[in-house]
Amino acid sequence: MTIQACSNLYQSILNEYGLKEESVEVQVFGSGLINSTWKVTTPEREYILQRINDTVFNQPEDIANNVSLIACYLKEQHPDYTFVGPITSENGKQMIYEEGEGFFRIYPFVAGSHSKNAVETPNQAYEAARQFGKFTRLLAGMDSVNLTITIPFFHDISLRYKQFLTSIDNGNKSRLREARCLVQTLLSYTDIISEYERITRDTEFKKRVTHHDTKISNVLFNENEKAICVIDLDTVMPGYFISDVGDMMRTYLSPTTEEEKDFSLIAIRDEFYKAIVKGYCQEMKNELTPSESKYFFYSGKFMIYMQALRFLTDHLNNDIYYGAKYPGHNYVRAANQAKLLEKLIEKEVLLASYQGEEPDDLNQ
Ligand code: GN1
Ligand code: MG
Repeated sequence: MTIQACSNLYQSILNEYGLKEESVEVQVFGSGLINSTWKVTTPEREYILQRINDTVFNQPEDIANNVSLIACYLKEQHPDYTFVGPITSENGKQMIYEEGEGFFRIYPFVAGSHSKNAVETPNQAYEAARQFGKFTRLLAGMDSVNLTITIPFFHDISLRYKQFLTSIDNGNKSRLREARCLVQTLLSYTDIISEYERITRDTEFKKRVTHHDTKISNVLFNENEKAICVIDLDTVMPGYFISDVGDMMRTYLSPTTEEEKDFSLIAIRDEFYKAIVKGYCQEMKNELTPSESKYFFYSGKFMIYMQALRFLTDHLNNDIYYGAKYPGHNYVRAANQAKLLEKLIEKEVLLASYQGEEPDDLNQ
């Protein structure tokens, strides 16, 4: 798109919100892999503009409906909660459809808030875990089946495993040959799948309002480094708590991210693990059933393994889902996650022992 076409597009979207300022500055923002995000600065204030990836979210209206349901419930039951939802357009819409361009929405930039791209201290992990726990706890009275499933079978690891097997059968043959070793490694963790299947049969494992994307950049912090609330509700759906706790382990425990190519830097930071237990359990201790509590450590294995499967599946499928910024990008991400999984499992006995402790005794 030319700069002119691009700026006409922004202007036409902003017009729908009555934002007709002459000098609007638009900059690419954040590092999400699925939606596109920009920061919009007008002389008056700042906004976040997002284009929803409608290949991944093929019914964007479902996201809008879920967000409205959650907003209404929180407003009635927990009016003090800071809820950040999209701004409604002048015609009362949560999203704007632009012919040939897709669905767009705008969020306000919460004054004095900031988000983070990496977890640098145990306190940040604690604050974030507490907010994700709080989110599920505050919504515990809302029947999660009222939410529409925005991505069917999103965290169904049995399905992800089947998709992996299909990519081995039908995917790119030369990539498969080169990835043989990693493929074998990932085929060897079937116990993680069996445990998941046990969970799905356990009636004490509750389907809860689950965020499904608990990375640190989805938490807003204030100037005093206290977390205020969670954001990005696109994948809020009925789910198991292991998705939220597991994705925190996946993204907070190591000083590296899934993009790191030097695997010698991948490590599990015990203090950050304790911080996740402490923050999440402070909110959810009385909500989790005994069956669920037993699977706290398993959460990390579940999410890291599923992400490794998803990245390697995409590599074998020629990067159709995540895209690739360099050749072999999704292979590197998958191998990175496999290393992280190995590192986490090495510490299973020690880390699993923290969870029986009272949150207040877990001083990081
Ligand atoms: C995607 O777009 P982003 O970065 O928020 C993905 C998550 C993965 C993550 C891996 C809808 O999230 O499930 O964990 O990439 N979201 C979707 O970085 O597939
Ligand atoms: Mg997301």
